[in-house]
Amino acid sequence: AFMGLRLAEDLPPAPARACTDGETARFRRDLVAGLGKSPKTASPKWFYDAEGSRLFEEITRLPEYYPTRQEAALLRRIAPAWAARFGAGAALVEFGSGASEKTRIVLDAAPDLAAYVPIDISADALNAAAARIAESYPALKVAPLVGDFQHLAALPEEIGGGRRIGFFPGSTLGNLEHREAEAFLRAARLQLGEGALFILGVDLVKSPEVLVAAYDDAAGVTAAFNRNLLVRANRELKAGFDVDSFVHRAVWNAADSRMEMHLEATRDMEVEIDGRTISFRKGETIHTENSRKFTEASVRGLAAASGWTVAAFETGPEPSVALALLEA
Ligand code: AVJ
Repeated sequence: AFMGLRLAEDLPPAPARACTDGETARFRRDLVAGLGKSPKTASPKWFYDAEGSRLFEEITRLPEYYPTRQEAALLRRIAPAWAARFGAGAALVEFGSGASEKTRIVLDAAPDLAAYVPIDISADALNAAAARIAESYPALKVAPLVGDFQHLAALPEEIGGGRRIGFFPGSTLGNLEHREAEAFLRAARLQLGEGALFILGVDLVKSPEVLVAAYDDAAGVTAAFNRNLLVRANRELKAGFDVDSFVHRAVWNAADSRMEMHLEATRDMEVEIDGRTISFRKGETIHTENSRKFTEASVRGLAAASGWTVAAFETGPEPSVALALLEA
């Protein structure tokens, strides 16, 4: 049963249940602020307009991009054992749910789940995915929340009082800085409440060759995904990026244990955005994404620092990703 997409307009004045206050306005504010920094940055959350969401789905099917495939296989293997701990009447709350494809693996393993709350910043992708899940699982209450999962809202009341199961696959946690990741996990623990479980998917440190190929594929889909940020800024913000004068760069930063994506200017230029002029030197980059890579020790450290206990930690075959089951 589809409970309808919750938008900011539907919300009671306080406390806020969702977190969208005009996506375009926030995109403008955030991008202008990031381009004013040195070095220039942009948040990866702005990748996911309709075209960006489509390109990301295409990335997940690339031969070089192993994380989605490896995680789905691992999840299929361990979901039955982990789902046995949910209990009847539990609610699955997914942070950054996108197309909700991996969700099906959990839902199939946990037929007693009462409710599903997908949270995503892309309203279009969220609405479509929630409708598809509601159609496939008619007994499930599907109550989507549109917004930034970092600004957690109160959960919809109709999901009932059963145990809450956080679901955060895809190594999306890797997009956050260490401090942000810790703050997010602590907030999620409070939001999910007493007795909560949390299924966390992370990508693991591995050889730089494998990592760089995954973020710089031969077909150029990741390059298109990265540059789509500029296409989106031109369309939604009337920015003046000459998209062809920026190239995709994917680099392994060993010191910070992360893959980085950049857009590198191929010439000196000036770009108009929101009445401002931003200057680029040839070779200067906009740092558009961090994708942090973890170890079992770094996941355990993060869980402990944010108040969770690690109940299980499973690693798949190479190229390896891991799933952790956290307990409140
Ligand atoms: C969806 C954030 C997990 O970091 O691997 C894919 C996004 N960026 N290719 C990742 C992404 C470039 C992806 N996450």
